[in-house]
Amino acid sequence: MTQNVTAVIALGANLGNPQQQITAALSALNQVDGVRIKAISPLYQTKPVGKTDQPDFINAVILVHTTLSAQLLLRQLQQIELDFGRERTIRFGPRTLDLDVIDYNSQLSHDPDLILPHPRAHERAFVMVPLARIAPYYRIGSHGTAATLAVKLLQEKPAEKVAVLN
Ligand code: PH2
Ligand code: MG
Ligand code: MG
Repeated sequence: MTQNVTAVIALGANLGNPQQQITAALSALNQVDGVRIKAISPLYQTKPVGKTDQPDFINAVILVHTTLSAQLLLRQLQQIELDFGRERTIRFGPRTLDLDVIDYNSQLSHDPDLILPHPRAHERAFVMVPLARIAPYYRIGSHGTAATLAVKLLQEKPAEKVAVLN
């Protein structure tokens, strides 16, 4: 058992009832032994990135405190994805629920199953904008803080529109 550390997790969904799946996933995550949610961003409606011919996503980012290792945390997230009917098919394609470890205690990992920090998070407005709302000074590896990355992405990638859900 490791000591309590902070991890950043991104949630996304664009099939079924995305908003309901995200909120239900938050509840499932908070019930995992050794995981406590410390902050939740607003839910955002975002344009699909990568593969653009799919429905808009609902995205959110949370901060958790956890006693689990990064690998065990990942396994718990994958189990929740499966419980929510996730099927691993098309890369970047539509999904009922996607739970990604974005950062784990600023740890670096080159394990192909869990690269840390998440290798694309710093270039995605749908991750950096929600993170900036709950932890603007959080550093993503050597890329800078969530706030500076969010501002940069909103300027440079206006097509990757994100809108807070009311
Ligand atoms: N996830 C992807 C690919 N593209 N686009 C948005 N807006 N939100 C996502 O969560 C997302 C995506 C692969 O995980
Ligand atoms: Mg994923
Ligand atoms: Mg993902």
